[in-house]
Amino acid sequence: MDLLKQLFSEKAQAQAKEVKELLQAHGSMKIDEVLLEQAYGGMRDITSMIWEPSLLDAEEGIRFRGYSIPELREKLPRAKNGKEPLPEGLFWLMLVGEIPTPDQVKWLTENWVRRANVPEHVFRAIESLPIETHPMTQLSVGIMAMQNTSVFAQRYNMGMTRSEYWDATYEDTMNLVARLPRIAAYIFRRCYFKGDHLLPDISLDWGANFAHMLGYDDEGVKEYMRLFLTIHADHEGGNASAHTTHLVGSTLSDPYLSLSAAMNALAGPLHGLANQEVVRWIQKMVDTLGTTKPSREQIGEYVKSTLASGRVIPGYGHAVLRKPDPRYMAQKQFCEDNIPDDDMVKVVWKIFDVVPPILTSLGKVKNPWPNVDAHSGAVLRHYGLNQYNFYTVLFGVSRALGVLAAQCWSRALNLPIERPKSVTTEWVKELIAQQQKD
Ligand code: HAX
Repeated sequence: MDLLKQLFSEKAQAQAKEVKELLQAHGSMKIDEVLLEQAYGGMRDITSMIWEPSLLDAEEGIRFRGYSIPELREKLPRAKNGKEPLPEGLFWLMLVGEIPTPDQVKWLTENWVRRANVPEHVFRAIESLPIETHPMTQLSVGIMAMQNTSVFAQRYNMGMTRSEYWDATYEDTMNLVARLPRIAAYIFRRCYFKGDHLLPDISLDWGANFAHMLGYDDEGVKEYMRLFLTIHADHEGGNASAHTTHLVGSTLSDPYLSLSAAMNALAGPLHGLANQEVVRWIQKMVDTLGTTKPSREQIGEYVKSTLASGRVIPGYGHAVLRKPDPRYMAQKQFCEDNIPDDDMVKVVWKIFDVVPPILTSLGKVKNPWPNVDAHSGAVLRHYGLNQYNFYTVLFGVSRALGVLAAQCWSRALNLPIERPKSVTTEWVKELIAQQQKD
């Protein structure tokens, strides 16, 4: 058994025992109550699922196993001469709850290199799609096409016992994470570089090799990629891509089926697609205004015209957060340190000055602050990655780390099939009538 799997096995067994005891002693403890407006309102804030790798606080933002993003940037192992955390380290932390040593991270990088071979038929499946197919659809198809290699599905068919589910899920998770950058880079080079594919450089870490396969060998891109892949990895369990992974996985669909479904959720404009929408929106603004250096007044007018046309301001607002997203702030700090003079980055910062008061003035927006997607596109543009239709794929590669680590835990804790109760409006009206009578 490899060393990460061994560690996970020990932690998971201990926690499964603890959870069993906890449920025996406190299973009937009330942890939340549900309002009618929450049932109609996207189940906002209802505490109703278990997700081990991370926890989101509305004011403070995300913590991964207790560590905030600034803490992770300080404590996680880095590449030689690098300043940003290696996403491999975050994966280790999310899976077993401990900050890994540099040697442990090196082991993980090398393990993923050995698992990174993508079966040829996966590329053929992607090639069968029209070239203009959105890259997120191509990613989802690529992941689905690998499902025939699922260790979980194969062992399940051979009658594996419940106690072995986590083991097979771990194997699928490690294989999937190892292969994803190759698939994503294949889609990128297929769509935008006439299929001129680049071989992996196995001397590089996971994030840097991904940047290399996309065609970017600049140290700045590699560093940003490490940061990007770290901060997008997880945002507790209720967000649409995470929850989709959990729901689909709860039927014992294997990690390939679950992750592919998650990518379809991430591809929505109110979720991960927002990162492409932000750049599209900014580009349209500078084209309309005829300047790459718009004033705050000009941006304000443009924001108001977007709202007047019934559209949302992409990159702003959040279902849980009530402060500027620390993932936005980490990217802002990266830009202040590395690329403070970029025109689009400066526009992103001016938008941060202008949008919150306008959204607040609408009187209905619960969080007027920027989220993670408000910043990433401008940084990618700076480094020459202009193909904004591809940005959500980068998000997807990162998100796999968190949602698959969580799936390992769901299997280890034997969490059951998810099945909340739904009711009809007729049922609601009858309940109201009944309560008025009582
Ligand atoms: N621009 C304009 N209106 C907005 C808004 C924005 N950025 N954010 C919220 N609102 C509106 C909502 O559309 C809603 O209007 P109605 O009552 O007329 O329907 C009202 O304000 C209340 O919404 P809310 O409670 O504040 O926000 P929700 O929890 O319903 O939605 C969203 C959260 C992220 C979907 C929302 O803020 C939004 O659409 N933002 C823009 C898209 C975006 O950036 N998405 C990425 C979010 C982060 C993420 O998941 N990344 O992957």
